[in-house]
Amino acid sequence: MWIVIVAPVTLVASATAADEDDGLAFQVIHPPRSAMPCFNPGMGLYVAGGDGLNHRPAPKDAWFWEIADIIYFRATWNDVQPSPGTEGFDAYFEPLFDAYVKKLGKRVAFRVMSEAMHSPHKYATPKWVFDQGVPSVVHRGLHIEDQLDPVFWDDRYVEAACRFARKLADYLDGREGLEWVEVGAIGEWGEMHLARHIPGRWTPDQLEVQRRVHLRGNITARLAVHHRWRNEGVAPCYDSLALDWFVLDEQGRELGHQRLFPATPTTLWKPGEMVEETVRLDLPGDLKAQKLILAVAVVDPERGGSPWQLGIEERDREGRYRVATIEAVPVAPIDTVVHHETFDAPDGLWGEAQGMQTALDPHVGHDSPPAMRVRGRQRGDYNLARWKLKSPLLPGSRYRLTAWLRVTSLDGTCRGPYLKVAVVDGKGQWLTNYNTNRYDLDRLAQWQSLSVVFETSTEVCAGQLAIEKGGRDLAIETDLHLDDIQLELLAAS
Ligand SMILES: [Ca+2]
Repeated sequence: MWIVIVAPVTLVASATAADEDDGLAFQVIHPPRSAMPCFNPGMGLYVAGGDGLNHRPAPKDAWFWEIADIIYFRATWNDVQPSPGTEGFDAYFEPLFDAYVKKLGKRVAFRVMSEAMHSPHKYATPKWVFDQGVPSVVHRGLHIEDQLDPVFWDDRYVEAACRFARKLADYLDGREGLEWVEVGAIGEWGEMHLARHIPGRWTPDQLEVQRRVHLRGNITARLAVHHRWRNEGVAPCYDSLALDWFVLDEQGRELGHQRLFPATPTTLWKPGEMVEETVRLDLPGDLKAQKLILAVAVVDPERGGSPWQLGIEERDREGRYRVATIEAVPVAPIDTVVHHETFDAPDGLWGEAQGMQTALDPHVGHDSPPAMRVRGRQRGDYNLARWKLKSPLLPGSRYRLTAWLRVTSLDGTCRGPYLKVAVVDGKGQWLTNYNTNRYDLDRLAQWQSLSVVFETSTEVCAGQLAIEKGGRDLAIETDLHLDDIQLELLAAS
């Protein structure tokens, strides 16, 4: 049986820059599909390998290697462990690993049987197991008159089988090229089978990619990618995988990399369902390259190994799929300090909520006086004071707000105030808030740093700062100081 697996369905990279030319410029890309099988861990067709010790390895150019890369063997317990030690393990397994994994680069899988009517031998379970006291019954074999099989439900058999399974696990666990080992110790056929090797396939339908990355020289450049994936197979993915996103130059050199653990883990990428994710890649702002290539690889970070195969074309030698081309455009440097206020020569005082007063306090300051004092009684508003930012905010960019707050008194709540950045779109519509940590009321009358790092969405155009009290209907009375506020641009689209 074979196994194909998964492919990214739709990759959407968004142009988050406020480009003077064309605003948010997207390109829509449909990665070309591949009809080739995907040989991935945990799934695929397998080829039956025959009985191990007498097996003749298939040639390198056998036709079936085009559709399957797993070879599967059924051994009897007696083949693998003819005496109580583990000396027999090497004799059975080494030639198979050598022929298929080392020489051909394929995968191998096994089931060890305790009863096998096809066996030409009297013992499928080794004779020494019965000699140690495990009870037996006599069955007819297809090729032999009498075959001695264990009483599977007897505790002595279960203990002996468990000891064998533990030794086998110690021997095989983690071996390069081992695909699976089936449970086969109960009954003729194991009576328990793995059901995971069912084809699944991930395919990207579409990729919308930013046409341009803006290189401002003095600040990290951003590329935001919205990507959609679809499992076009018939089974879920049984492994939790990561998506490695790369930006390469034309020579394939890596300029940027971001590993994404999907918010919806791949174990929940069910057949027929679409999964949407976003990733943001940081690039040096002074890149010399003019043409950038976006590539993605699906990897198992815990187990390592080659990246998974996807149902699309353009896989490179490192297992990355090249899915889009992006133009890198140098533009003018940008001021990274969006807002800076020490209240030495303030632009103005913050707007007051009803019941509150703001004033310069010449005697108090964080780094140095003055600071802004905010005091009064408030109910019916979310905040105590607010400041509309005079500089615009860039979409798809990363910012950090820091400010220092000193609360002298606060009545009406046991939770400290905090700062927020409220962001709006080009029409002034509110989009969302980014909140700092709260002031710690156990350390009243001390200057405390409040901060938040946030990523703006593709619609963000402007913003407002505010001191929040934590609820509109909360009735509070307070006296506090605010000083040394800074809003910095850390990475720009
Ligand atoms: Ca100050």
